Amino acid sequence: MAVRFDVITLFPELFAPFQTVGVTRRAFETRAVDVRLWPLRDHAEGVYRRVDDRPFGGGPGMVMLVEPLVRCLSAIRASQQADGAERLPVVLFSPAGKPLTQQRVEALAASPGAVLLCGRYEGIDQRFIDTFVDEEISLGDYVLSGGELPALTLMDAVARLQPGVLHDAASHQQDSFSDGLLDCPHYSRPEVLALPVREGGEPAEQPVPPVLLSGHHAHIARWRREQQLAITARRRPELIEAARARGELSKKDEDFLRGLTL
Ligand code: 4GO
Repeated sequence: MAVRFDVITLFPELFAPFQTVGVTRRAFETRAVDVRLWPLRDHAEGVYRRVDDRPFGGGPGMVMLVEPLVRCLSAIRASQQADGAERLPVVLFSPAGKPLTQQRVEALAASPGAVLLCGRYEGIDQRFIDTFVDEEISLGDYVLSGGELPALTLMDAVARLQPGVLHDAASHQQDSFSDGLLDCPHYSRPEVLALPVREGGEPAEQPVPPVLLSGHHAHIARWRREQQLAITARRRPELIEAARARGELSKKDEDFLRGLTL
């Protein structure tokens, strides 16, 4: 089933190029991920087509006006109804939102979709948020000039989960986070490289980890699991704790972790 995203934005031109490149292109071209752009300016009134105004109470920057947003959302609802689609939930990208996770991405990829609201300026009049927004999502603890990059990020993460986008179904089961751990390192040709260990240093022979050339699939799988455990324990120990709490660490995993020097 297709996933539909109705995107409210002042900058629709930011979206087109992303839909024409890379492994996700097919997902967008076949409309497996069906992106509908709604330029907010089209719903503004008057000679100046205003979509923003000064904040009550003073302060820097501008606030997005409720009325163009209401008209735009009404047009989206009419379109969803005309297409026999569901009334999709409204998602706002904001540093005050809940952090986006692979789990939320997977749920959205298996859902009918969402209305993605991309803010600009200082933000959106709170009354629109209170009345219409179902969920606020954050990409992380930093501030962007608009919600367009978060919307593109979310749609990319959803698009790469569509059947046929990655080489095989196992491909994204090996990603970071799909099992709650960080990904293992990857190696390709040549088998041995003459590169300094750190840029600017003396060249040294850097072979691929020998187990990867052994052809022993069980040993390779175990080595990759241990690499995942080691990297995750060092960089994101809270993810190890969470995996343990879900009962996803075997006796072998625990033995390996106990022998690790962090
Ligand atoms: C989302 C939106 C950061 C995020 C944003 C984030 N900055 N961390 N900026 O996901 C309202 C106007 C918010 C610009 C928007």
